[in-house]
Amino acid sequence: MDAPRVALAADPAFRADVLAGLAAPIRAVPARWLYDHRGSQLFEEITRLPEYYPTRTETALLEANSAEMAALAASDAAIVEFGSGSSAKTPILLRAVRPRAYVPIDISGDFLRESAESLRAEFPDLPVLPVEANFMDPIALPGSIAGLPRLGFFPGSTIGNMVARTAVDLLRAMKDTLGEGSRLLIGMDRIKDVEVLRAAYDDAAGVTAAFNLNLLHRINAELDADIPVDAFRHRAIWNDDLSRIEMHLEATRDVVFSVSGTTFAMRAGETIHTENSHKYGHRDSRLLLRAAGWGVIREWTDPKQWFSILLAEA
Ligand code: AVI
Repeated sequence: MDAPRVALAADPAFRADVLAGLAAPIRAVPARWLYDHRGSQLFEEITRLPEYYPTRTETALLEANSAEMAALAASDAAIVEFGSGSSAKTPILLRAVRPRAYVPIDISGDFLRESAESLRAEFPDLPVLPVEANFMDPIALPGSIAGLPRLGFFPGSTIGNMVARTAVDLLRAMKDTLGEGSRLLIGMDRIKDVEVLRAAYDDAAGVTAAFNLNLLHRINAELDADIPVDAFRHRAIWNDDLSRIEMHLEATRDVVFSVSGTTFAMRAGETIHTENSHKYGHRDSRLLLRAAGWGVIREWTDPKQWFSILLAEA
């Protein structure tokens, strides 16, 4: 049985997104709300699942090619990571490139401080300069890296969780943050056999289902809601037209519930759309990067071509 949840002070943005999303003709809640403390723990578990190939494929690609990546990066580069760098991937790159400074950018100050501490312990000679900010916006980098060539790092295929327009906005913001002439190392998930994709997002152990359903538990705990969670099931659907896996929460019977005093009714079979995970073909990734002012200069992929790391130049 799950531990009882302690009532938390509601984030007004969470409440606004949930109320608007549940009232919309196509019900949807933005994916960022999947990542509360429990959701982040479940995502960590997902990355270790046998069916979830992205994390281990990208890590292996980094391990196998980090020397070549380092050779293509300027020897006095500063690495700027979009995300807190709490994964195993960052040390692989830092060991190979030996940058002059490492700047992790993250919206969560707590995550940032924790991962900065552990990287300082592992790389005592490396200046670690965390910046607490939303990397969807252009960011002023620390003055101490002025003049150093910049290598951006955006692993994890997180770009895939954005629709093309948002992804291009982010890539443009990254270009503005890093500056003309800088480089970007980015992980992107490839289009592949639909059964492989479906299994990765609907694993046999039910961890991804728990990750998705956790959103409903979170709404109940934080937004004074009474959603009958047992009346919902996790669905992972391949949308071929839009080249993406979609996560949905499907009502298995007619339900009526309230959230912060507003009543909602859903018919059996209706869904709440909770996440997109876009997959890219060889040309798609180049087109996306090009649309934001980045030219691809090198791509590394695994033998099955399931995942790519691309090096692009602004
Ligand atoms: C964080 N992001 C890259 C994951 C993905 O694969 O799109 C999130 C995820 N959702 C379900 N499983 C993993």
